[in-house]
Amino acid sequence: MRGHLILIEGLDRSGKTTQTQILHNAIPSSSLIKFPDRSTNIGTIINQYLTDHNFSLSDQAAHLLFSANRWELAASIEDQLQAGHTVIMDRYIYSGIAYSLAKSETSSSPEMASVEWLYAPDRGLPKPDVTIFLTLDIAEMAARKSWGEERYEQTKFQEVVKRCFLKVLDPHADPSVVIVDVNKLGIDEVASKIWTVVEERQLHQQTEVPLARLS
Ligand code: T5A
Repeated sequence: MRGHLILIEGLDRSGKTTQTQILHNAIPSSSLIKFPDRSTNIGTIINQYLTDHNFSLSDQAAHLLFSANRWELAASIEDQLQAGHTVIMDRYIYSGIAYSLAKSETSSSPEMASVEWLYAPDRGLPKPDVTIFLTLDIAEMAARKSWGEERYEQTKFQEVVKRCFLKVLDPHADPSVVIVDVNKLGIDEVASKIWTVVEERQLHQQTEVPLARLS
């Protein structure tokens, strides 16, 4: 028996931190992991990249660092799942693909336009049992607290990121994907929508189904 791997993805300020914390409080002995994990060696570089506009990295290097950051925690995620704990994640590979793919509209690097290239470094990582994508209008997002401080928090770019997320997260192609529209919903209303998904799929309980990998 193992625990389930629950992923909450979404645009900047869509409420992922708030909602993963609520879920963590609701599921006993669950653990919470946020990507990027800015506390590791690689995460320190990522943090500088996101917060210091004078710190430059090639698009390819930035993409690979976000993936390396996930690999830094992969063994620990797997250990926790195998020990029977539910693991709740705030962002993961789909953020990696969507933000890099969005750069292809302004970047001359052909790699940024190739989903295959962007996906490749994450192959082999644990696959979430569910991916809940929180989507909202860009205007509502930009009105939220502290908007605009980090590198990617620009309304035009976020429009493109939203399109890219919806390109890679298709509930018809992958039934583990759930899209939750959080426009005009308060924190408790969003939490209740997420909890409905968790209960319906029994994600707060352990399972005998072997852990899948991103392939
Ligand atoms: N990135 C990330 C990549 O490019 N590649 C990758 O592989 C990965 C993993 C940082 C950046 O890194 C990029 C994407 C990002 O641009 P981050 O640290 O997750 O990633 O940054 P944010 O998404 O900006 O994280 P935030 O913590 O700022 O936003 P959250 O978690 O979505 O939102 P949250 O919960 O902190 O809420 C933001 C505000 O809104 C309020 C909250 O109280 C808070 O003030 N709020 C609501 N207000 C009204 N109604 C609701 N329903 C609300 N829910 C929350």
